[in-house]
Amino acid sequence: MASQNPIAAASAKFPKPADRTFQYGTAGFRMKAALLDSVVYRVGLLAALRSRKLNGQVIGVIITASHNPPDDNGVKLVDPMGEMLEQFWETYATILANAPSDQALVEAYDKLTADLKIDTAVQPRVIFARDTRASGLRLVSALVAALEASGTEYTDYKLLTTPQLHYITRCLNTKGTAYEYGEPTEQGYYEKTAASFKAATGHKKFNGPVTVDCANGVGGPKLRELIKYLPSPSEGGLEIKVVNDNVVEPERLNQQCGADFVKTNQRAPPSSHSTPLARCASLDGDADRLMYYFVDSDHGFHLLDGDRIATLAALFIGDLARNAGLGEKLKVGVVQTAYANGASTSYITQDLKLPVVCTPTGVKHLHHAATKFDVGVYFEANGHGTVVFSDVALKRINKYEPQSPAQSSSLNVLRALTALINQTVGDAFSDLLLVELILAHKSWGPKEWDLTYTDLPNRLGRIEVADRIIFKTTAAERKLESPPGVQAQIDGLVGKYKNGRSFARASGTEDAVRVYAEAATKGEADDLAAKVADVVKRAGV
Ligand code: G16
Repeated sequence: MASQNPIAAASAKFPKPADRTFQYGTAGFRMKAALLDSVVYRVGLLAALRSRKLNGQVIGVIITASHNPPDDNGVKLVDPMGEMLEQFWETYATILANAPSDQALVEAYDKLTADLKIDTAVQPRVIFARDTRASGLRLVSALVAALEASGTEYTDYKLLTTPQLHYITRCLNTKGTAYEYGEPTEQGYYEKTAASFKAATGHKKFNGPVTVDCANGVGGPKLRELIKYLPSPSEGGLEIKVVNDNVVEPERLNQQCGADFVKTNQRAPPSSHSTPLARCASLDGDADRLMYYFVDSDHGFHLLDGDRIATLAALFIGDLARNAGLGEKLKVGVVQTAYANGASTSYITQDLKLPVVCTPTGVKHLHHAATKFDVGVYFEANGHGTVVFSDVALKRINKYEPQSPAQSSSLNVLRALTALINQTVGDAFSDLLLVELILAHKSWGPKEWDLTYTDLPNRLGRIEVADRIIFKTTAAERKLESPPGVQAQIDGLVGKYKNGRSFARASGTEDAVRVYAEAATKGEADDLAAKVADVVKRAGV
């Protein structure tokens, strides 16, 4: 009988809202937290299936809504190597999340077990963590109920940044193998990050402090923790000033601060009182995105976004590889999305002479494309990204015998970078330290970094429509194929602006359509964005 089945019995405590259809989006399931209990319960079941299917390897589950408002929450799965859930399994997640009743859920679970030939004798293992949202603990209880009902062995890592959970998942699954990634603990993460940062920095000097806005999220306490492991400013280390780290009042999360605020509004958080040319950075709510910015006395605010971090990293790593004598042996490539500023793409292809690949939004797409290079630098303009080194590249870097002291010193920095950079997923902490050490090596301030190329003025908008699902894209999200006729209207508008480019796509994390526009001047970019937004509004009624 259904009521005796432990999965159905526990599911009864987390009923699916009848009027909802759930979709595994850009970054898992994300919505108002009040709607999420049944989804989290069912994601727990999927994590158990995934672990069993992968012979008991550890699967990660993170409960976070990252950049979204405080009353949202979300849940996503982490695969054994710390990567995002394999895309095919997103379909299974959606099937379980939408099973209309407890009994239908058990049937869907059993069907997946049979169809995927899952060995039920395998002991599944899952780890999980959450961000600082008020709803997090309640959702954890739904997750735990699923893990217990499915006989899963689990560990609760409590509060962690998303990248920390990705790191620990990979560490657990590689422990004792040739690919050991590190100690599978939060402390192990800090120790590895700090040691490699120190090694990569050498005796280079930091030019003043960096102020980090932590979006009033989990990044605040965790960054304070990381700082304890880094060399102190009195020892010549980097001074990191932590601001916006109020996690006692969860309603302040991402409010008037954080990476998404800075990128979307193209201005510093109102709480920022930075002095000219001081380096400022913002994290998002789960510390997987990073934005830099500074003010100067001439032009005011300057944003150094994900495109800037990508170009800086690609420039530095390319130089290091050449100087180490590995220039011909490491093919560096950059992965971007349609949101990348056109000027950054030109700079990468024409000045850095590196290949660029464009993928749809979502780290899962960029990461996959980046693994096709020896060294794949991927960043979304919103500051989400990292650098991945292929196994072949790592072997070359680790085995190479330098031919001179100069080669040796570049090689040492390169080796340290492969440990500093969180290769599982974009990580605001390791990205921050990467930027800081590159600036120190180059003796650059934010202005020199900013001068590498000039961004095309741009505007990112957010439009709420009745049903965003009708907006379907093609060509790596650069064109709309539906609703019919809308793309032609956008093309007609774009043609009227010098250096004009614009596109619209449905967000996978918010109930909105995003509109991006760039053009030769700020006024034209704003104007184009406003006109395309009107087209979207009319089409979305
Ligand atoms: C998530 C994804 C990112 C994506 C962002 C916005 O970020 O991990 O890859 O760029 O959502 O996606 P969309 O435009 O579809 O809403 P985060 O930091 O919120 O997890």
